[in-house]
Order: sequence, then C-alpha cells, then structure tokens
Amino acid sequence: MPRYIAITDIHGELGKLESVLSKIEARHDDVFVFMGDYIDRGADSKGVVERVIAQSEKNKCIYLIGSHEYAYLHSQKDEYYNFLFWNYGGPATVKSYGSFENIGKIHGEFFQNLQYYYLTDKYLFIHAGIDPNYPLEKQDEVDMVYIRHKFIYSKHNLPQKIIFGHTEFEKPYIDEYKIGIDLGCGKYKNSPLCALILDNGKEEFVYS
Ligand SMILES: [Mn+2]
Repeated sequence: MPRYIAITDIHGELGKLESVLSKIEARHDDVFVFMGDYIDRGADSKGVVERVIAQSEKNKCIYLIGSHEYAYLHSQKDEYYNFLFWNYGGPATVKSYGSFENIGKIHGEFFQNLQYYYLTDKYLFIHAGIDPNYPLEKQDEVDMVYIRHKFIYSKHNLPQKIIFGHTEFEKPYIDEYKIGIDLGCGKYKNSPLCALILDNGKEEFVYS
C-alpha cells in the first residue's frame, strides 16, 4: 500500500509549502493528496499552484477543491461567492496572477478539474467534511467545501477515517473518526503548514 501524504489550506504560502515538502522524504510510490485552498491570503498563489502541479512529475497527485477555489469558480455568476472571493483573500491571488482574468488563462484547467473528495479503503480525503446525516453519494457540494461544526462535532457512519482541512485548529484535531490538519497557514503569520503522512495505519505529522 502506498503512503498517502495529505496537505491542505496552503493559501499562497509558497515558502511554507517548500519547507514542508523538503522535510518529507518522498518515495516514488507516495500519493500526494492536496486538499484545496491553494490560493488567497498569502503572497504567491500562482507559485503554490505551479508547485503542486510540479509534484505530479514525481508522484501520483490528487487535487481537491477547497472553499476558496469554489468561491473563485462561482464568483462571476453568483454575487455571494463574488463577495467571498474579494473579501477573503482574493485580492492577493489577483495580485499574484497579475489580473483576475489571468487566473483562468494560466490555471483555469487546473481549477476546473479539481475533485470534491478522494476515497481509499481506509481514508476519505475532503476539504471541509461531510454532512453526517447523508451517505457520501448524497453529499451537497457546498457542504463538502464549507461544512464545519455539524461535521466536526458528530460521529459519521463511513468506514473510512476522514482527513479534512478548512477549519483551523492550533494543533491537529484527532478523534476516532477524523483528523483535521488546517493549522491556519496563510491566515496567521506564525502558523505552520502541516502535512499528514499516512503509512499503513501510522499517522505522522510534518510541519513547515
Ligand atoms: Mn482555508
């Protein structure tokens, strides 16, 4: 079984991404699962997207959608998401790409092809979580990228442990059913980016 390496909520912090990647001694069969929120807030959203794409030259990479990519993708057809994009870090993304239009010109295909979740025998990787009242195939796309307390403070019935980001914790959130690894990278200057290495039932955290 390969190792799975989960990284989420990078938020334009290329330096922290490079730092955490340099501390992981990646093997050729490791599978990287990037769980969304590549952009917004930090200074180099474009560089972060380029770097996660570059990792696919060495490893199998899965790219999930986060709430910030969801807001970006819906910003031109929906006023609410337009507000979210421009008020929750979007200007930093626009600055890094040079213009709003450039985001789509340069990485439109990447953003359009992001997946909502990645499922293995033991794990479900997803940006925010699931509504615990519904099976996986009935999940609402907005919940999968935005849900917080209803997911975090409930049990769920999936056989897989859920690996999630989106909601920040001071240290990784761990219970019997789930692990949250967003520690506020991009939002707080001193918050590290955290990678979770899942190696045959063992869980190891690596910090930028
Ligand atoms: Mn986030």
